[in-house]
Amino acid sequence: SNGDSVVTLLDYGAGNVRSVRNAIRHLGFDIKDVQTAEDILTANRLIFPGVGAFASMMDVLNEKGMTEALRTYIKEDRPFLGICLGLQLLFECSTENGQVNGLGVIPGVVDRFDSSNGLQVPHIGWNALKVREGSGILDDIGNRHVYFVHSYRAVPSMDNVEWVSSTCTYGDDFIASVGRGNVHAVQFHPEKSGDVGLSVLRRFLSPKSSMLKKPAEGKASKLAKRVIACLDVRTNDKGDLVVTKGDQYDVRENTEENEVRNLGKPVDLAGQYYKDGADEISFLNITGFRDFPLGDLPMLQVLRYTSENVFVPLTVGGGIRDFTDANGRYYSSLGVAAEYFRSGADKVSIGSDAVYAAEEYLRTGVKTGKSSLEQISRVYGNQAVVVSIDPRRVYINSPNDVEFKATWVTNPGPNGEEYAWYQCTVNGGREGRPIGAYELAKAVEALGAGEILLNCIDCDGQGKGFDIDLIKLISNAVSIPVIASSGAGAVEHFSEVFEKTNASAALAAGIFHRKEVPIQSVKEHLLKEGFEVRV
Ligand code: 1PR
Repeated sequence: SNGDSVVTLLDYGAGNVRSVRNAIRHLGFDIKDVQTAEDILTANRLIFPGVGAFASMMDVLNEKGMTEALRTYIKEDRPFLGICLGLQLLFECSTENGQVNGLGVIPGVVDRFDSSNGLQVPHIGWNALKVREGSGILDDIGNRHVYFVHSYRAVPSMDNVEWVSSTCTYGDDFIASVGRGNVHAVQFHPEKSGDVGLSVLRRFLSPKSSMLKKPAEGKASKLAKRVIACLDVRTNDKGDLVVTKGDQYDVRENTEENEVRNLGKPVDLAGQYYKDGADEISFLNITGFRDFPLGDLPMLQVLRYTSENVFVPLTVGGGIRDFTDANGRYYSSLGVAAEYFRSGADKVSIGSDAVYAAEEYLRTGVKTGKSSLEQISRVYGNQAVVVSIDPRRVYINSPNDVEFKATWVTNPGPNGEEYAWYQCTVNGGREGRPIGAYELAKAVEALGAGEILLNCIDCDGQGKGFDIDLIKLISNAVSIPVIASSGAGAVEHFSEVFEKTNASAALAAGIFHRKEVPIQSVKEHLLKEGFEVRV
């Protein structure tokens, strides 16, 4: 093989490295997969995107005899790029699964972020770096943000100072990248960091073209507020998969034909929103509760095509649950999720099934480990599992009127009610359940959700702003990130939700689809209002 255009990739099969592959190909390189330890020793340049849990990664590497090969390869200062766990691997040990040894190339211990002061863990999102002199592949990165998703990190010390090429601040300073000679590793995900990430990869792959400029001095910042574009997807009456948008969850047009509102093609729109600066893209298969998603091959195609050109995190939801088809064949929710991850999703979002799991957990007080939420979170990590809540506002006169957590409402109800509780629904808002959004949020956090997508049926598609009372209630109740959703109609609604609540991200659909407000304007407005955003 022609060494110049070939990259050797160490994929030990523990998760989705599809986006790393896509990014490498996008930059014009071919991929050779490591099969044996020998392939490591003969590589011209090696990329190791670590995924999964630290202990299982080390087990696989040890079993395959790859630990020694990696140590030798790195000791000989051959071109290496580790990503995420591929950085953590270089340290002495990690405490993720008890104390497990790494390669021990760099002094230091990989430890969990300290969440005792209310820090949200995992660290998910876009953050800027403090870049040190001579940082090689980070050349020119300046103050631009890169995408992180992790709960463990190594910290800079006198012992590893000569390795550290950049740090990032989240709670404390932690190591965002290391580099020495030809050996590099990054804690963030270049394959999910848009153009900035692609140029980090490009500099590693074509060192000749890099290091022409002096490294810009980046100064670390706060975690950026994310702006997410959401595509509600379903099959229309003609059988085409279309992006649709509801009015309080009703997606049918007010015409005689009553057809499904069609706002465009999912892959095209996702590509457009990526170019426009969306920090993340969500696909919700809104009829997933009815149609089994693995029967819904077009959705997998949508993910495959989208992930070829879109280098920010992708979430997919709808229909994630255990399922037995008409022929009696059983599919596990874990199998459904695995298929989504393989097709390019970074996170899956669970709606109805998480409501049932939370109800059972609250009824019994027992974590069975069997719900789709618990299983997927255990195998892929809680950062890979979003729970989507679809609540409806129920006005009441006094918080004592219901057994569920109620909140005082800024705008009283039709009969002057001053309080409301938020009733969870399943099946796309069609059925109300005996559980509130507050109870659900706390329960799913305990069951392993890494993030909450907080919709509100009353506000959906209304363009009158987010439900601040609801979002405040939920984002103060949990320590995982909350994505505010439903009701965005103007740039001011985004600054309002970040100012008045603890939401980490804001999601919108209609205003982007109808081209009323470009994503760029939202970012510019937030910046002007003093919020940290990725531009
Ligand atoms: O229950 O696991 O199968 O998941 C179903 C998923 O599909 C859930 O995440 C649920 O929120 C979503 N869903 C189901 N029915 C609808 C519908 O609209 N008929 N869409 C639906 C949810 C709400 C938001 C929307 C925001 C922003 N859409 O995602 O994008 O409200 O809209 P806006 O900015 O235009 O106001 P399961």
